[in-house]
Amino acid sequence: MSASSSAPGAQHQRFAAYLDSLAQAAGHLDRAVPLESYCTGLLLPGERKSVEPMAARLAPDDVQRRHQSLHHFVANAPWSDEALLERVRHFVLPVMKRNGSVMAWIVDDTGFVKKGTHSVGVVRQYCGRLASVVYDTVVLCVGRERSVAGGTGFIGQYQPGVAKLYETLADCPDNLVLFMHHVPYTYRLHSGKTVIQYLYDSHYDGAAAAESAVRQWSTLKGLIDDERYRDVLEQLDYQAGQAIVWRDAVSNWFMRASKIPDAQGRVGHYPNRFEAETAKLNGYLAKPVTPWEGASGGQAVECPAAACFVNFTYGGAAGTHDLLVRYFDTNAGVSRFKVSVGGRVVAEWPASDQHLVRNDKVDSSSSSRRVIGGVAFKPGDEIRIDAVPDGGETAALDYIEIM
Ligand SMILES: [Ca+2]
Repeated sequence: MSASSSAPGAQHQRFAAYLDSLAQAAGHLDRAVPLESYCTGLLLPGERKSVEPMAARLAPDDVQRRHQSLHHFVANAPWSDEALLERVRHFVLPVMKRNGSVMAWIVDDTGFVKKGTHSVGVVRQYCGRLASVVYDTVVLCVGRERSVAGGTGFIGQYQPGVAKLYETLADCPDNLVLFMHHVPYTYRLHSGKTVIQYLYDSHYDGAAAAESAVRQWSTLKGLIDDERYRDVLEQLDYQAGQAIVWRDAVSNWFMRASKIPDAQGRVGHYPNRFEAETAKLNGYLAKPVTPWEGASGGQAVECPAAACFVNFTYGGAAGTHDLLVRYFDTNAGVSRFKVSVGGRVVAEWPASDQHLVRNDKVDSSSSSRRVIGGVAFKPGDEIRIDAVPDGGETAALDYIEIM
């Protein structure tokens, strides 16, 4: 855990103290030995970390018994997770926070290269730090290998019939593949789709379903009381808007991670979308959003002054369209927006969406949208958004979309 204590003696002492502390939290004294064996087995050299190969390394002369002891210990898990995690936190948090509070913590679980081709679909795999070594044959992967044969051994804890089903990719149900196995993004599911295409399609299908709920509810107008109609409509509309934010964030993140484009050409291509950061900015400043997938194009514009505006020029043919404005509604204030097209004001509103998660940051959680229905456009029309920030809220804008 610490690069400064590299002498083997010091390391052994720290490890022994760590195990003692865990053993106390594990309860019964008879759990101390298998706990120590299990933790030692995980840390010893050797590529396979399931219990059988670990038992062979720990007790080469008594593999069978050690295997049973380890398996019994892990399968029954006779400890309190809370108590053990509390001990782990006690050791780990001071090290994590040594250089200040933690904003993000990256866990690289791609450290073990799975060898062989025994599981269907397993080919030579990408593996974090090894990527540069085997660069010519890099296959980017996703999911966690939990098989007994070549993973963490987690699957071995299920009843034998169920474990057998999950152990091999050929039998593992599609909806559990990424939980049970580490597979290339190009791995083809039983559905016939590749993993990466499934990730894209399911997020587009989800956003479309959320949008269709808004349309279905709208057919009830006048058939139920207005207050109930409006309240549910607002909530469904919020869900539909957020589904698009998450669709875009997740699918763009996976496109960057997998380096594989969407076969349907949707991810990263939004032909009717115009980013605020590419508009003519008057007072507004373009700023990167963290994490980058929280805003379209990874950027928003924020107003550091008393008032700002942006201009876009409409370049399409004359016609009537809905105009969508994607902005950020934080809880740090109530900014005001006014939209004009060709000199006519078409909408004005305060950024005070009650449905948003309470958040004072410009990111996906504060992302909100306003759809202005039936706007008449002529070629060359100026689309202007005026904004007045309020309190700590910067009247941030992400993009507009002409639908
Ligand atoms: Ca943007």
